[in-house]
Amino acid sequence: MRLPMPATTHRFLEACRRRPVDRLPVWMMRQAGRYQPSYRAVRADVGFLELCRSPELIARVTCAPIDEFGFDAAILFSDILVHLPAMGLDLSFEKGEKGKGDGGPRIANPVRTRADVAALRVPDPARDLPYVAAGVRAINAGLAGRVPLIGFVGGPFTVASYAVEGGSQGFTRLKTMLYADPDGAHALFEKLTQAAIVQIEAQIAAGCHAAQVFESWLGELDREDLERFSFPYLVRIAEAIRRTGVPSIFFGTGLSGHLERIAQLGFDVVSVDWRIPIDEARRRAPGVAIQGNLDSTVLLGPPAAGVRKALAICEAAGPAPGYVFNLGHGIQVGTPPENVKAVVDAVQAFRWK
Ligand code: 1CP
Repeated sequence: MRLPMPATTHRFLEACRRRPVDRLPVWMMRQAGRYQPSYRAVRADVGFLELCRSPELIARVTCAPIDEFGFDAAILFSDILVHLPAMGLDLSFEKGEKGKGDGGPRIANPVRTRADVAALRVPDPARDLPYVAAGVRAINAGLAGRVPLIGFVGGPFTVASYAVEGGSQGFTRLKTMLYADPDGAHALFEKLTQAAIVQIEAQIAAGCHAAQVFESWLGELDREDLERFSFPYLVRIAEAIRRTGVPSIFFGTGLSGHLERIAQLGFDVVSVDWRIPIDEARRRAPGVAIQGNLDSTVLLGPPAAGVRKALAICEAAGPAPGYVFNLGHGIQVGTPPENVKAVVDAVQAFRWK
């Protein structure tokens, strides 16, 4: 059976390729998550990793924000750390406090030595993560061609920060490793790069229409260390995605000072956070599409505040093709769903005069 697929001319994919669109496409990072009553209802009965391993539940929580808010793209429900158990790391997620933060990751046996790095296995997605590909197929069946589906992996630096620190505990141990044992750090990034490539290839083969690399914490590094310990690996991941033919999207925060350089890594789309005006970002990186820019914190305020800032960004982004509306980082827990709806509606109604 051939499943209905969104036309490759869907406005989200067209904007990623810097082609003209009828209106701006909009989606939001973490559009599926604890701010939604429907997500909290699913999570009341299942643990986070259990959810990530159920194709049926993956499809349900991925499609919910499309049904509820009308986003122009869906993003696979999974996590940048789901493959770590297959690599040999004992991963768990703490229970998120009710109404407060998301449940954060914990790794009981973090990577601290060369021997720890050597023991890491590159996962085989077909054997170790079959529920991801099955989830992608179930999502596409649920979407029935309405919007494209974005697959994703974590970038080597960001995944390494969890693997080495043992959770969301800063970056000191990982950064110390760069200076104390650069060869060991390279060996770790090499394995995480191979793991990222096989996973994103499997997601695309299963039916994802675009691929995003989450390098959320890369802004921790200075330019010398970015060039040495990150960019060569990101270039390889971008190349692997390019070979599949789907658009590639880079995501990071705190990287405005390196925008021109990041635009040269081989990604079709580069995400920006709120620390740079959108018109400046577009001017400085004319060779790629730009995604992002709205500070997710504004969505915690009155809806009119989010709408005002969102429309100012649409205006400042300008009519040149190649802009995808998004937040600068994920939707925060406690965001009123009606604020999300107000911003999506406003962006979708926006037209250049
Ligand atoms: O709609 C979506 O975007 C959902 C899919 C998704 C994605 C793309 C989830 C679900 N996680 C991610 C990526 C992810 N995971 C990133 C990169 C994006 C970002 O910077 O936000 C990171 C850093 C993680 C690691 C992780 N997993 C965290 C962050 C911890 C920290 O250091 O701040 C958390 C809280 C998780 C668990 C998680 N992943 C996803 C959800 C909805 C949750 C919360 C689980 C729950 O409480 O139900």
